[in-house]
Amino acid sequence: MTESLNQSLLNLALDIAKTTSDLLVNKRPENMSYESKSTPVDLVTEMDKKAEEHIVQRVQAVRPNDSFLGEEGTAKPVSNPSNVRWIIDPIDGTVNYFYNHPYWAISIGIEVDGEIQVGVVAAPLLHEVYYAVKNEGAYLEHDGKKSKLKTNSGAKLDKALVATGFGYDPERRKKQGAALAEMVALARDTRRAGAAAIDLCYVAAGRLDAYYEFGLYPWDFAAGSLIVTEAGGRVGGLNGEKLGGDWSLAANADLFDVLNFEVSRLKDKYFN
Ligand code: LIP
Repeated sequence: MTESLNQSLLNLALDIAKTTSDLLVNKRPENMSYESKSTPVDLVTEMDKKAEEHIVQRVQAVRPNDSFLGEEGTAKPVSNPSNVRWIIDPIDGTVNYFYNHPYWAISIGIEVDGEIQVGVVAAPLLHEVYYAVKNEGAYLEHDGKKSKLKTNSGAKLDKALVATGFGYDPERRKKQGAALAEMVALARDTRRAGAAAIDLCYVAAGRLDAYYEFGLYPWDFAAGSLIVTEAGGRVGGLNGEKLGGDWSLAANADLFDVLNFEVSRLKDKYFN
């Protein structure tokens, strides 16, 4: 039986996540160089670029016509592109990686004909690899043990553990902080760990009930969003918008509309 395209893409992405993990953990230089991007605190390290180059080279060695959307923009346009696009964040949670804080991941989302079909999120220092194939469920491999992922259930926000994040611009952080000050009183409690891809996987694994953030890029949520929906959760923008606009929301299916209502109210109050 021929291996499905999605299965072959998953196997390739899992193998690439493994060698990229090895590079980021075992080839991290003592004096790692870095520079800033959109603001002085928006960092890109030499390892973000090396890891993205590594991923692109490994894909092109096997699938030379696939195209890329990567956070560090290393990939060159492909002359005769296939119908497959790799959406890559070589290090999601770069500030955590820079501080050697374990909460960072390699995020690989694969689109076929413009729709995400495969998602892989590898968190080497957590010894965890999350993955999903469209219509085939979501899984976690932890120290060789494989488990099927399922979100929590329950629509009560005051019993929900909610995660969020902040951008790199002080004005935006002020608004995000003001919104969080209200959310922390509405929810059971809140978490801010610094990597959207892992926050999404934690919603899929039932370690969080919900996650929301203003200002994410496609590479932050491409893989994690499929892992949430394949675990039975919902993702989207505000008020029925698709993911990819200003706001990114993810929650168990019962809680999503409640989260949307509150985040929409906070948006109107602090972001206009
Ligand atoms: C990070 C996101 C995180 C957000 C950070 C940053 P990066 O991505 O994963 O959720 O709060 O501001 O955008 O920049 O480490 O790839």
